[in-house]
Amino acid sequence: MFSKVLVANRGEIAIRVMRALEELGIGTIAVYSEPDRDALHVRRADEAYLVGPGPAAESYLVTDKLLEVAKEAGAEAIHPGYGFLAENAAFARACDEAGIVFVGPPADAIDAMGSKTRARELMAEADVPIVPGTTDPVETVEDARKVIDDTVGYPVAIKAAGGGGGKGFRVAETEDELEAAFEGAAREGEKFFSDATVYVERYLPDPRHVEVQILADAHGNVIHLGERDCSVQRRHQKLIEESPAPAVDEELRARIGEIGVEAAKAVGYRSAGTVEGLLSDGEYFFLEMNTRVQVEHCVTEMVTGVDIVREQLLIASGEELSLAQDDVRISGHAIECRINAEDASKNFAPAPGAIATYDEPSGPGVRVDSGVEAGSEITPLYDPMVAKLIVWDNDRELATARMQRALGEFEVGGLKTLIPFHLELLATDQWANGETCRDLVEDKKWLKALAFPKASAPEGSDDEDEETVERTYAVEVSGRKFDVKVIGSAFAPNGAGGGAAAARRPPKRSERAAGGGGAPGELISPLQGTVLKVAVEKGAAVEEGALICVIEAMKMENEITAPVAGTVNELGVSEGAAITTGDSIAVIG
Ligand code: MV4
Repeated sequence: MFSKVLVANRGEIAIRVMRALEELGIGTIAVYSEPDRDALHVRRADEAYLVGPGPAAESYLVTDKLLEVAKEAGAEAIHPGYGFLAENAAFARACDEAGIVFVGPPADAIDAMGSKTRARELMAEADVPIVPGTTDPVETVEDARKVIDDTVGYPVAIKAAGGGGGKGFRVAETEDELEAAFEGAAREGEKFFSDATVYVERYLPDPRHVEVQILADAHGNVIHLGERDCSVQRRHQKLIEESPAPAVDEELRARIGEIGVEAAKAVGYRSAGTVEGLLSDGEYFFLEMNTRVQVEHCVTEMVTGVDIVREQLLIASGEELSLAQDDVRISGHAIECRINAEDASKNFAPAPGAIATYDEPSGPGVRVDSGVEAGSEITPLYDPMVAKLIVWDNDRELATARMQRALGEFEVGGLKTLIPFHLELLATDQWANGETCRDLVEDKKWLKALAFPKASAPEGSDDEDEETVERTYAVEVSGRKFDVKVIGSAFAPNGAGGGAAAARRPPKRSERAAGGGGAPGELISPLQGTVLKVAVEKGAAVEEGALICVIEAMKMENEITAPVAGTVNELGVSEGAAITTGDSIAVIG
């Protein structure tokens, strides 16, 4: 076994990996960027090394720097966590060449699964069912039109070959939408993967996202740990995951598990990995393989009792898996809610900021994986996840009640998070019935009702844009305790408002976005990013739902559409320009 391992990541996953390392008696080495100097993962590690300034491209992603630190510190292996370099075949190769073990799959397996067309071809050869469509790239819109007419049929999904996780994914319901879908997928593929190649799949209506956890060692043992259902997602970001999947029975579990094992074997997989698929009308199709430990691995750990990160480390050191397929038992039900610093009522806009107070839930069946504490900053530089809340109970209904209880205990002060969204969603009939909840997470009205309370502005102040949060205080009246809700400035944590310590900051225009102020018919940007494309001209007549522009934000393309039919009287965007939350995109009247 290794004596020291470098953890090339930050936040909750860095801490998760360190926990496994500590239990195995392995020394922990952290790396950090300048703004992460005081982060929990840095303080927790036995040793920590600065790797560069804030932007990940200048710190957490710099291969040479990481390898230099690994050598200097005497690390025998590097665990990449998820994100950053976890699925970077060049990094895995660079580790190999430097004589440092990459805790993950062989570089060739990362490459094979990284190209979605190559992966589909390999799966088809291995008799793994894939979503009907092409395994070869489709070069032009004309070629796409032909292959759709001849074999696939509408509706279709156009996907970037270098994509995955929904990046470079477009739908064309009819031929009319094909050109825009094709171009959108190609453009996003070029932008994020330097590869404009796309392929075509039949678009399955309202499928479930069901994935299977795989473990494979260097001795030819490949097992699965059952499935997870991750159907509750928004813009391809998973929000809630659970295991077992509500729509999967014993027989289907065995079939999905076998498909996952076959898929892993077909690329010579080793380490922990996830085979993602779509479940539609009882049919299961391979979608892609994530060649890393995933955010949602915890729900599988809760129902199987297997420590997936420990297995990864054992596998990387050349040991055999600690269990065989027959030893895997699924017990009870686990649910994970991602507690992101996001405002669900504003189109899930990132809501970075400082965490004023922080109190995690606990008690029976509750697990919190996080990398923050009171005083931590959720910076726009990195992922806006504050924590993962995972619960276990005997069945889905009990686990849901336990999650609601735990969400109620979770206090993140000074920051908008998805806690209210999760509480609302888990209280719906759709969730209770085990539905995909897609109608809910795309329901603008339902989401708007989740808006964070806004205090009325203090008299004589036009500071209506001040960010507000809700806090509960205990007061005692005649010996009886009452909880009083105080709604006030997020930046005056003592509620005093105006005290010397109460930080003042200029009002944020972001508070105007989606629903706030604005002229009638004014379309306000819900996002901060770059305008990639403007689809209309000033004076144009538009239908409700017509594309106005495309904004790239958080590495995703977001289509902004007309909320009403009318004429574009004002147009405030131009291609290539930066745009901020609250900016006017257009006035449609
Ligand atoms: C699909 C699909 C329908 N048909 N592919 C791809 C990335 C993943 N985040 C969701 N993806 C989808 N791929 C075909 N051919 C529908 C989705 C999809 C989805 C699937 C299951 C549960 C929720 C979903 C939400 C959005 C899109």
